[in-house]
Amino acid sequence: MSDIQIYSAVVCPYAHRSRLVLQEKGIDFDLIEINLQNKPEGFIEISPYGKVPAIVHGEHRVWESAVINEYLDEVFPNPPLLPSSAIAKAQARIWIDFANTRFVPAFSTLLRSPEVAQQEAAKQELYKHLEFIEHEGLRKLSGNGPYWFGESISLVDFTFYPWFERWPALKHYRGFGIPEEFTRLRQWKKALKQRDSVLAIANSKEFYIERYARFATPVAV
Ligand SMILES: N[C@@H](CCC(=O)N[C@@H](CS)C(=O)NCC(=O)O)C(=O)O
Repeated sequence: MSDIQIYSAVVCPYAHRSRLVLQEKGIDFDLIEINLQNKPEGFIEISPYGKVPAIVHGEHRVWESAVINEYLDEVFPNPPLLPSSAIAKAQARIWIDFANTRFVPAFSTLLRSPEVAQQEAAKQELYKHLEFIEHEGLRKLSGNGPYWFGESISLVDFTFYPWFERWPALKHYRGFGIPEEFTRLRQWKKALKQRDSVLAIANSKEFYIERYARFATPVAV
């Protein structure tokens, strides 16, 4: 048995975040795939919110992807995935919070909402968030480097990337691709996509289109 057990679901972008961190750091782990439609008995003992991801490390349990990722970064410090200065760390946490509280909800509403009016509002919201990432994030923080904070990959990159790997589903079901004008964002996505840790656990666009059909297609009653 490995040091770390991660309870995950292949379709889950939050679990994807933590799996990317494990891959990047070369941590040995056991992957336990949870069927979220039929959770195994006792899962709640591991993950009190009943969600993935959750990890077990020896006698400890940690849940919530953003917390898991910081935990892994502290316990397995190489390579470090948070910048070292206090201000850059604060900026990283601001972007992780932005992902959780603004970007992801807009993405989910656009994908899941059966109402055209709601979809249109979510598209506008998501566009605004992409614009903010392009100008306030990548153009200000990454300099000439490929990643959020320049030359070194960080938790911020891994926090956002899973939604960008799933973007083809958004394009397929809602006709919303990543707009051409966000050139820095498109370069960032391309750089992440080529990273070994990302490639090691990547899924195809067809996979997401198929797996997200039940969220994106209204069910007839
Ligand atoms: N805030 C949590 C969100 C995790 C989450 O929503 N996971 C979903 C799958 S993507 C889940 O486990 N859902 C099962 C449920 O809510 O019953 C995190 O960042 O880890």
